[in-house]
This record gives sequence, C-alpha cells and structure tokens, in this order.
Amino acid sequence: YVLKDNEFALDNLVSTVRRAISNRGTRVLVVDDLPSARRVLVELLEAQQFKVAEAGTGVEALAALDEYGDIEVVVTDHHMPDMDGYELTRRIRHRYGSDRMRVVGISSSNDRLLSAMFLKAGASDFIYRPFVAEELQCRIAHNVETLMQLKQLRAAAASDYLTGLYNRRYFYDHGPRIVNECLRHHRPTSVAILDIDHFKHLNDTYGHEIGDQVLKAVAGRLHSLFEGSENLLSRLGGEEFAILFTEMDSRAATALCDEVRVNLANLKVNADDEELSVTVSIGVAEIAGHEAFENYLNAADQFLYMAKHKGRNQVYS
Ligand code: GH3
Ligand code: MG
Ligand code: MG
Ligand code: MG
Repeated sequence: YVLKDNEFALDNLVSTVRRAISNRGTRVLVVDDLPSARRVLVELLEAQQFKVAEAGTGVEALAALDEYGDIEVVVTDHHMPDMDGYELTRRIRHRYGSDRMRVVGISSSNDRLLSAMFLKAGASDFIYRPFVAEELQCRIAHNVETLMQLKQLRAAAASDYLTGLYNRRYFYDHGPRIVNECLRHHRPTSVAILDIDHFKHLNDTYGHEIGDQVLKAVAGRLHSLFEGSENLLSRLGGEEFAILFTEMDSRAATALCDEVRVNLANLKVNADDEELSVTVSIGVAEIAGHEAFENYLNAADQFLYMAKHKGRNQVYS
C-alpha cells in the first residue's frame, strides 16, 4: 500500500508539474465581488502557474478583457451587485466564442438549477462552493487543454502540409475580410498568382521528391520575402501561390512582384549533386470594386495565363 501511494504521489506530481508548465502562458480572469473569495481563487491559480487578472464587478471584468487582450479563461462568481455572473457570461459569449474564451461559473448558491443556467448561457463549466482545490484546478486545466487543442486544430486547418505556408482554405477565408477592411479605409489592394514555370518537366526529369524540395525552397524564399509584412501569402495548391497585397495598387504590386520574380530566379536548390533553379510567372490584378473575391483571383489567373503565353519568367498585369 505504501508503495502504491508513493507511486500515485509521484505520478500526480509529474502530471502537476507538466500541467503547470503548459499553463504558464495562459491568463485567467477571476471575477468576484468578495475580496477574500477572490484571493483564494487567485492563489490556487497562481500556484498552477497561471497569469491571473482580477475584477470585482462584471463591468470591471468586461473592461479587463479589453485591457489585457490575452485572457483565455474567466472564472466568475454568480452573486454580485450590478451584474451577476450569469449576465456576465451572456455578455462575454456575445463577444467571444467558446473556441477562444472559456467561462467557468462558481457559486455557493444552493439553487441546483444555477449550473444549468450558466451552461445554457454559454459557460464552459460550473463549480459549486465549497469546492475541493483539486477539482477546481482539474476543471480549469481541462478547459485550457481544450483551448490548446482547438488552437492546434485551427493552425493545422490553415496551413499547407508540404510548405507550412497558409493554405488555399485560409486564403479564401481571410482574403475577403482583409479586402473589405482595406476597401472601408479606401486603401488599394491587389492580388497576385504566381506559378512555377515548366514544373512538370522538372518533376519528370528529377522525380517528385526533388520537385517537393524545390517547392519547399520556393515557399521558404517567398515566406522570408513577405515575413513581417501585412501581405497574405499562401500556397493555393500544386506549384501555385497567391499573394494578397494591402496598401498596393496594381502598379506597386507589379513592381514588387517583378523583384520577387528576379529573386526566385536566383534561388539555387541543392538536389543530389546538382544545383537546380526555376523561374516563375506572375499575374497581378488590382481589387478596385466590390466584386466577389474569386473574380479578382480569376482576373489574376487570366494575367498569369498571358505571362505564360508571352514566354514565362515575367509579370503581367
Ligand atoms: P507551366 O510553365 O505552363 O506552368 O507548366 P507546368 O509544367 O509548370 O504546369 P502544369 O500545370 O502542366 O504542371 C504542374 C505540375 O506540378 C504537375 C504536377 O505533377 C506537379 N505538382 C503538383 N503538386 C505537386 C507537389 O505537391 N509536388 C510535386 N513534386 N509536384 C507537384
Ligand atoms: Mg458574490
Ligand atoms: Mg500550375
Ligand atoms: Mg507551372
């Protein structure tokens, strides 16, 4: 028995430490009108390595969400003057989905329907007081875990497996939002489609694996060229990439694309004993009106076709 207990204790310690490490970046907001009750929660959470923020009212809580910007979990009391925890939960859910923000209700009320009310209002979890510290910590940890898994899923769904760039889905999902934002502020935007020249020939000559290596090298160079800029780069599929340029009309985007074209032509990819290089063709279209996003991509694709037709290794707009 003693041995078993020790084993359990050690197991517990290891998982506690592991959890504490993964909690480290997460900020939790504790909302309670009673300072002493708040203190207990804050100390328990800080012992778990969470970054903790505090609020004494619902209004303060909503302000804290804006002020910090990185709060991912809210633990809220129910009975509070002005705004109760149920109402606070509703308001938080109005602004943040449960995939971004977890809300955990907590109350010493003996109304057994309260937990159902909270859950219906969008709370992720509910704990009745008095609670066992371990239970609170486990429930919070599960919520943090769920958020982390969702984050990983979102990242996987947005990225292209071979190159690590944003994928087509992300481009078509976020592109229109960026365009609308730019149009609202009367900023010019343009879109470019870039396609590697004679890539089928490269595949046929050197094999698919070398082809993949070239794709990765081109993607890596594009990434480093656009890193830190507001422009959205993605791999549409195959040997085709798309770039959404903000703050750039067709003329500016075309000039920049020509620099990209020259830069890529100078890229050397080491494959087996050979140094390979490729050229690209690019079509550029300005987004000037309120047509569907696809229409502008089709226009860029038409221009890309012209660039190919005119002999490749060039930009057409
Ligand atoms: P063009 O200059 O007109 O663009 O000719 P192309 O040969 O580049 O164009 P085409 O569309 O005929 O061929 C594209 C090739 O890209 C065909 C396909 O086998 C290859 N490809 C598509 N996706 C991948 C990939 O993920 N890896 C590799 N290695 N090849 C791919
Ligand atoms: Mg209270
Ligand atoms: Mg192609
Ligand atoms: Mg091609």
